[in-house]
Amino acid sequence: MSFLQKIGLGLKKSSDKISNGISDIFNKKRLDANTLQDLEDLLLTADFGVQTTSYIINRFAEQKMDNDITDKEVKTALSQEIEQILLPCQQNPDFTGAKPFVVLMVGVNGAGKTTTIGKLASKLQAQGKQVSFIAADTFRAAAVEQLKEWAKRSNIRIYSGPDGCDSAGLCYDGLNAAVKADDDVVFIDTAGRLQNKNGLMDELKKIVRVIQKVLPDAPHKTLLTLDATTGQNALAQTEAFQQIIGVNGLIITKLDGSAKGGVVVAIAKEQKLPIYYIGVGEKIDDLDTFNAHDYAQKLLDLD
Ligand SMILES: Nc1nc2c(ncn2[C@@H]2O[C@H](COP(=O)(O)OP(=O)(O)O)[C@@H](O)[C@H]2O)c(=O)[nH]1
Ligand SMILES: [Mg+2]
Repeated sequence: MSFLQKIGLGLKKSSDKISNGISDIFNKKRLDANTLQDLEDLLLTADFGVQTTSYIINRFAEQKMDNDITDKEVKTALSQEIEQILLPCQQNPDFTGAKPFVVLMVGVNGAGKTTTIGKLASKLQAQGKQVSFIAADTFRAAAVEQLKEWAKRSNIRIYSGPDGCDSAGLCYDGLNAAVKADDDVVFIDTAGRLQNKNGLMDELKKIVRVIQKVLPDAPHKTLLTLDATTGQNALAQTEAFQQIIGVNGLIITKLDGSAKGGVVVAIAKEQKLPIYYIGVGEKIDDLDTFNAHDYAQKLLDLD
């Protein structure tokens, strides 16, 4: 199956909801204040968020579209609006320009950080890059084990310490090891206890301070992983991590898990951060770069 087909399958719950919803609304009905209101409600339930939904609805209202518009035409027009919103977020993820290129992976527990690191590392490896991991989520033994599994699967070197060890110290040693080994890319997996915001902030800041002792311009990218099934909460998480540490780009996972594919549009409109990758499943190849056109088409179930 191509990744495009996977996106389609992953987004099926979302696209069924939106596409069937539009067909119901515009079935033999005209584009008027009532149907626009129904469309607004539909977008809200699909997690487009208040701000992005009203932007889209206003654009529809402004365009004075043909009253006898068909559902197919509404879908096409909507997908074009969505594509325009998403386009600035479609940016090529580049892991070059520093060696080792240090990627700090942040996000709340369960967002998909460790899984995404595993998937991404195998992609970079396939491009001929030498990758290593630093298991800096030291609070849960299971978290380290999980990263070890991914490392084993792709034959990637992993730097880890005993349970509960100091994550910053581990990063210092791990990064020195990566420099020595001449690695191309190093992924640092972190803990994501957002419920203790000050604790998390201190820990991440300490990690950054310490890795800058090894490489003054690191981390070269701080990537935030967001779980799409959390819907509008993903927006709040982005704001929180922007405050805590600063974020260069996003990875949105679990788009296969819920009917909340609209949240990507809300994130794009409100956060203006690159969306480097999307995840549509748990397997190693269920991650790919973000394409605005493809995403908009699949979200509306168009080809
Ligand atoms: N369906 C689905 N599950 C995913 C995806 N990405 C991660 N997961 C699952 O989400 C759970 C939490 O992922 P994990 O990488 O441990 O999150 P972390 O706590 O942020 O490191 C695991 O069971 C993963 O297999 C995805 O794109 N789709
Ligand atoms: Mg993890």
